[in-house]
Amino acid sequence: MTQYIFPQDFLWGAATASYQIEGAVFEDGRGTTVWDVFADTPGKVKNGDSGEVACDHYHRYPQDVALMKQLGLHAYRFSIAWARILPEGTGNINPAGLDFYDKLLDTLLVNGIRPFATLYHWDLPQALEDKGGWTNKMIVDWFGEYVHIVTKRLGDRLKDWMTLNEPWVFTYLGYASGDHAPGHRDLNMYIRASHHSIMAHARAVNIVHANVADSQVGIVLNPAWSDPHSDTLQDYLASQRLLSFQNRWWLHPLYHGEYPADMMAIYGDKMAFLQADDFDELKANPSDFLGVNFYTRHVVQAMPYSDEWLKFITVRQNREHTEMDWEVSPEAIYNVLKHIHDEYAPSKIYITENGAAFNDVVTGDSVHDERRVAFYQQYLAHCHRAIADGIPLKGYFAWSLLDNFEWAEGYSKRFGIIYVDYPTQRRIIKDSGKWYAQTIRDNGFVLP
Ligand code: IFM
Repeated sequence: MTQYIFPQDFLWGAATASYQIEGAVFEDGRGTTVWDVFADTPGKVKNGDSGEVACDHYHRYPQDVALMKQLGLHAYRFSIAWARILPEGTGNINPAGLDFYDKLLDTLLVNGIRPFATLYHWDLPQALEDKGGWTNKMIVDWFGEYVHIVTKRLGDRLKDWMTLNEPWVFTYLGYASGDHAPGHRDLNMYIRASHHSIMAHARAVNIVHANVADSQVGIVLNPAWSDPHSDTLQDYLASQRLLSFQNRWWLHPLYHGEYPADMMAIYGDKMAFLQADDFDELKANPSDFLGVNFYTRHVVQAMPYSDEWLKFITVRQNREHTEMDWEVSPEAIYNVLKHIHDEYAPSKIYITENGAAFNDVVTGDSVHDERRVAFYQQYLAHCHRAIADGIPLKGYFAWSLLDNFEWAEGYSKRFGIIYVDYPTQRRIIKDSGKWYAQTIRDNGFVLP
């Protein structure tokens, strides 16, 4: 038997995001977002699903917070919908939107749950997308206006802030591959959008620190882990290219104030828009922590003569995969943490998302999701190993508290530790949720 006992102050939490759980998209003055429009466009989201009702958390948050308390969560990571606060993205403030997060916050605090708020988890007000969205440099000011309003209202009670969730995803999938809202397919748009997202992060850090006493603020990235397909130099270099494209592109400016040289060489002329002072605010406003969302790894094979612009392909391995067709690769969470620690040494890291989609079956009042339990056990064992090796991992947030709207996959993928029966909105704590609650109580677990 091996015991995995975590440090005494280790933070155990669960995470969600506004568009994925709230529903109530037409209520109380909320503005339209890019995801409302994308989901409304035929063929973009599986089964024509949308976040219109989702988990109806907007109305059921007291019940959901009670479930969090039942699980014994120390912390809850949620996101704030920009379009509830500023329906047009800037300008007129919608008091009902602020009231909702105010009530949610107070309910969490009364129940002894520490709130972690993400300021942006992909639901951009459509009015801003109409002006170019993340490709328009003005987004830095627009985001700043929104962050100022939210932090002024909630900052007396909310101390832990996350600026952006997975900027790689919302800029690459949103502007280059087109798989996510707003659905553009243009590499140049992506590069600009990604650059502006880093600048917007810096602006937000600046504002949070100015407006919120004793605040802690960081960004949430989704760094990849890649292993070379073979031990050839080409495959090794290809695997490093993926790390530069998805990880160092964000981490290098955050910790060194400039883009990595290898990606600058790949993008070449496409970077001509860069201004000399673009990173001044970033350099002047370091983050307090780094959030890491992590699920799977990629095995990468070099393809020097292919059309693939990064000149590699990923090779599917004969190992267990989740419903997302993501390989279960627990050792990769250790590898990615070590890579970040060795190259950038953030002073504090949280795993801000980790979890798995499986095909859950309800049996009476139970969901026996033993594969998800095994997933959590294995990934957490490698988090424990990272801590033992001196990596400053301070907390872990399961993704997700509830089954929810999984973006382009609609409701077809269930990531929750709590099952949601969408027609009735009944919640059932899955076996993984019960296991997680026990792990929190024991501050660890034992494996044979
Ligand atoms: O559901 C998403 C979440 O919104 C961002 N990180 C990955 C999750 C699973 O795909």
